[in-house]
Amino acid sequence: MPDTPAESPADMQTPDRPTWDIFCRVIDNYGDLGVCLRLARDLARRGVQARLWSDDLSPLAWMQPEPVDGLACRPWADSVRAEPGDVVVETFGCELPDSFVAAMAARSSTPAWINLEYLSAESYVERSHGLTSPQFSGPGAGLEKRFFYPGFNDRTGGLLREPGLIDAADAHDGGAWLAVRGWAPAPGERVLSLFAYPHAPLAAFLDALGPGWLLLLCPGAPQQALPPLLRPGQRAIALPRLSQADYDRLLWSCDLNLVRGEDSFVRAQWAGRPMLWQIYFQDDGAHGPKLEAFLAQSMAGAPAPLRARWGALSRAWNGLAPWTPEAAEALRELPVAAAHARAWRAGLAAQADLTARLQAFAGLPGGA
Ligand code: TRH
Repeated sequence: MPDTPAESPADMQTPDRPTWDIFCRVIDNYGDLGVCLRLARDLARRGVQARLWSDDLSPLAWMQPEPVDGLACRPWADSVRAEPGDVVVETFGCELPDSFVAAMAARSSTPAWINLEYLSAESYVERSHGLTSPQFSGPGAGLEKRFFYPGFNDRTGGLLREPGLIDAADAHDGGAWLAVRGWAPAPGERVLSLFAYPHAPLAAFLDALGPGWLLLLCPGAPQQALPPLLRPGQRAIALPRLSQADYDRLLWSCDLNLVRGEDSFVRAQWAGRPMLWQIYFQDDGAHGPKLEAFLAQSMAGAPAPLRARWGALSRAWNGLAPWTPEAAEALRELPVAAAHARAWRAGLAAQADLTARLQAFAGLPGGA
């Protein structure tokens, strides 16, 4: 994917297809690039010419090994020679190159300049979504930057959800998919996927989980740290890095998904299965209220015992509360959690998706 052919149609601007430039800096891990890739790919599949500019394209070799028609992935530094497209998306406050901003200001029809922010269920998102920032000085003087906040309701920018996603998840034969790869559970075993940061409380989780589980470990520190901690009746398999498409299929195949960051967290919600989120840790403690805001929204319609237990489990998994019997109880009532996960997903899926909202926000055809 980093070697998307230079002659890719996405490099050439044509009047009938709007061109979008999406800029991404990789801070750490894979989430920022993962989100940008999903957005760029979704736009390309909806007929947009999408260019993804990033300072690290190397993870695309496994996230998206096949080329995507209409999508070009380019090194950040090459943007100095590019003519800006119709829409420019600055993701997660990554600060566009001055030369590119100057070229935006010089363009005969001004591009829409959109700052795509991180996902949160906190109330500031609804207040901040759509705010503008006129540029009075610098290379972009005269331009206006607008802020787009993803979120979980109609007063926000929504969630990335490409057309057909829910149907594909529901039609997926998880048992067969796992079996072909040698990752199938034994009869009577349940299966979970685990994608976690190095500080995850693995030993306490395994105690709470109990026997009868196959754990599919995604790449990361837990692949080494977890196997020696396994309790009787638990086994683990270390997985290779999967493409984003196959990672989705993994989520659709499991009884429980442990996810992290932003993108895997969203994808697990689209899987419609019980999901335990390890939030990205922030030194200032901002992750605590962010987790609570998500729990409050996502569990609002859940039966009270599930709400209490899943909340206890989520706080314990994130080191925000001790492990209690209540937290372990949550893992004993997965059918109830699964029913709620499907109901939560149905509510989200009834809303317009992020790409459609972003297209409308940019003022271009195809939006919701
Ligand atoms: O990797 P993450 O922790 O990402 C981020 C970053 O840390 C970022 O700086 C921070 O701001 C953000 O979290 C909140 O987790 P995330 O967001 O789930 O991204 C992982 C990506 O990797 C996602 O797009 C799914 C993809 N992936 C695969 O494609 N194959 C795999 O096998 C796995 C495990 C993940």
